[in-house]
Amino acid sequence: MKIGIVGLPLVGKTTLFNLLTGQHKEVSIYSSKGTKNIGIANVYDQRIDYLSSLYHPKKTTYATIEFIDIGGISPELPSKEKAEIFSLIQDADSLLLVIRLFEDLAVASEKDPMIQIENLRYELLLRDLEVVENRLERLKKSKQKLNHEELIEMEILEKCNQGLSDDQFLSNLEFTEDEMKKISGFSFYTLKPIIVALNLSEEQFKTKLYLQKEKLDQFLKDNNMASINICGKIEMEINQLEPEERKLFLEDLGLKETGIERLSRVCYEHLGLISFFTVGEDEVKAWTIKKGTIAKKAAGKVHSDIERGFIRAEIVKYQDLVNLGSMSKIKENGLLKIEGKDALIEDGNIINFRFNV
Ligand SMILES: Nc1nc2c(ncn2[C@@H]2O[C@H](COP(=O)(O)OP(=O)(O)OP(=O)(O)O)[C@@H](O)[C@H]2O)c(=O)[nH]1
Ligand SMILES: [Mg+2]
Repeated sequence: MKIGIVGLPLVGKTTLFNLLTGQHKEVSIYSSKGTKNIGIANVYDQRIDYLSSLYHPKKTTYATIEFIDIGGISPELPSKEKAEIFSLIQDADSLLLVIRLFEDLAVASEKDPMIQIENLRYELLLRDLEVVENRLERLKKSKQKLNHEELIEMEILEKCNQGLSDDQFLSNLEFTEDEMKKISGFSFYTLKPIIVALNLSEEQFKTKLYLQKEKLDQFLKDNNMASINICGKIEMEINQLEPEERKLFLEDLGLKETGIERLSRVCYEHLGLISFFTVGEDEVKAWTIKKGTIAKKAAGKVHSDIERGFIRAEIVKYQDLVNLGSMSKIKENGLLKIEGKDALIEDGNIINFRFNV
């Protein structure tokens, strides 16, 4: 899964990127237009730690999230430059909008969070509108007669055009499954799930008081955006400490979990994702799938051969394993279930795929 970090200049995007990925990219009060930082973060999951303690595998693999940090989107930038910056996160599965609420910044930058978020919303709409208009224009100008596929595409794009012109995110429009397939190739920004990171000062973080709080909450709700409070600068500094110290400082902020732990939880929830596990002496590993995925498709995550040659899935519930403490007890108690290709996979399933190629 890839997440693009977007925001106005100097809101703490790179700080947040560092916090999430453990990298040390430069943060400064000079806006950095040309940025493209890429980093991978482990999605910490204590269930994996438990499984690992049970199997002592050679390798333990958490799920991962890839983050892409880009330059600030300033409303004053020429449209072409903005399009270039946005293109760096075109293939992101989801967007993380960073909104600045901390105030002690040495340079002038937009303070009002509502203006920041409205600006970003507008930019996202504009990007998609440009893509739709360009494609429509090309179809309309085409010298050859449009084929059936193209006529259908045009119809869907007209619908997108209408929606976007009416100030609607494409995620607010209703599309059939077929229509969705047809437009997925455009990687529209306003179709991507959005999570908003409110970057607060220590004081704001502790008191939960800041400018425009009610309006922001309402906006996020109305626009189906998830949100997470962060205290970027301090959390980044804490992250660079030794684990023992880290815990103390986090507690002082009233936190039990690090930024990436909180963010990945919000992500999984908002994007409808769950984890299943594969276990063994070689490797204990977490896999990420969409809620509602069937066994055969889940097998395909592990390897396309396993999907193709799928015979059955042997499934154990994580909690059952914790309760009983070993796979042999699980079997004695009849808690290992043999399932066919259409079985729905649930969060925390431990799966052994049987296949034949
Ligand atoms: N006080 C405070 N300062 C912060 C916080 N987060 C970032 N900063 C400061 O704000 C400035 C900009 O931070 P960056 O992380 O570089 O912001 P950015 O959004 O990546 O900036 P551009 O990429 O240039 O648009 C730096 O001086 C940071 O130290 C925060 O939570 N509190
Ligand atoms: Mg930056």
